[in-house]
Amino acid sequence: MCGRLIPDRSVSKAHREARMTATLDDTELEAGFERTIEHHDRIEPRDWMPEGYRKTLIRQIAQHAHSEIIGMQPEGNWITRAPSLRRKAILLAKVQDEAGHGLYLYSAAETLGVSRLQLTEMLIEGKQKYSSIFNYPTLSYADVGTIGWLVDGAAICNQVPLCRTSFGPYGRAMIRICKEESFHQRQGYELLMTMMRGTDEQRAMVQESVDRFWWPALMMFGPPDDESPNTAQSMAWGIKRNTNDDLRQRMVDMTVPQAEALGVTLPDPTLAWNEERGHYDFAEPDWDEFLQVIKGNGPCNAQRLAHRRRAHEDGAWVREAATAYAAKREATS
Ligand code: FAQ
Repeated sequence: MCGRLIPDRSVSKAHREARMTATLDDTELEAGFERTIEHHDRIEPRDWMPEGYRKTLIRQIAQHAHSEIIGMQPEGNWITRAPSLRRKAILLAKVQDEAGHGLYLYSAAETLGVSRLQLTEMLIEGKQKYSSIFNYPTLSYADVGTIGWLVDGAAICNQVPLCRTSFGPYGRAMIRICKEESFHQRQGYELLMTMMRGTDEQRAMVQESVDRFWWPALMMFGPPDDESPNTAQSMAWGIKRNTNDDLRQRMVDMTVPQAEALGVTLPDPTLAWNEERGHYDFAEPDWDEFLQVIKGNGPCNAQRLAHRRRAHEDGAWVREAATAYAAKREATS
């Protein structure tokens, strides 16, 4: 069974013994943990942490890592059909960056006592999630630009605050990831801007693509706060620094002026600046659609998972060869 987590070997022996011997020690350890959180300091892998904190981090970091890896598929679909050598080189580099992000995040999760292989198996068995956005198809090359602009844009809004998350390895991974995501967003915007300066047909392609991706991009931030079971505890632990609705608002406020500069319309007739709130008002995404997508019933869920499962199976010989090589080296050293 692959869902079982491997034993926690990251905590020192003395720490483990202390945890086993007396309840008083547990109370002290917990108080130390709470103090660290209160002071906005980092929790590191060898520090004591409540089991719920560890589990929540594994869930969130794994889901994030899986999103980066599955997220390679919709854009990877266009690598062989890029319209020029320049666009192909840019797209290849971007998709490769996403693979790197996945690896940083799996490494951060491994410091919590779970292996990348276990997490991958949980993903392909449907026991862990990945972002809803990657269950939508990419139907034209404009989608490469829209993903960069809106999907990486949403990722940046969500992930910049995560650079200050309370778990050290996750926060440090996010710093590097955010730097790269900013380039991704700019390349998407630049691609769309180039198309908007092109023919009527190209402008129509951009508009059609933005119409399809706007609502799914807003869903990336998760359910509304009053329907988000994890937000309150994750905020109290400093894992999340903002609520889902706060980040969604930030995304809308950031994107509306960019859409105006680009010359596209966002598909929400209720979008309007609210002087009193100092924010844009906008409509609710279709939360029934969101629930269907995260339950596995989105347009591409089956295809994305089947592709990931196939890649994992095709890579079995590489993992076996690497394991055999490592064992041989150990035996001869
Ligand atoms: N999709 O209680 P909450 C990227 C689930 S990376 C699927 O609010 P939480 C880069 C949630 O897991 C994009 N499931 O949950 C890129 C929970 O179910 P569970 C990924 C979702 O964790 C760009 C349930 O709903 N980014 O795009 C989604 O407090 C271009 C209740 O929700 C991250 O993962 C969703 N959208 O808040 C790559 C960032 N939303 O697990 C390639 C880190 C919610 O209990 C190309 N993650 N759910 O069964 C987070 O910040 C949080 O996990 C949230 C959700 C905000 C996503």
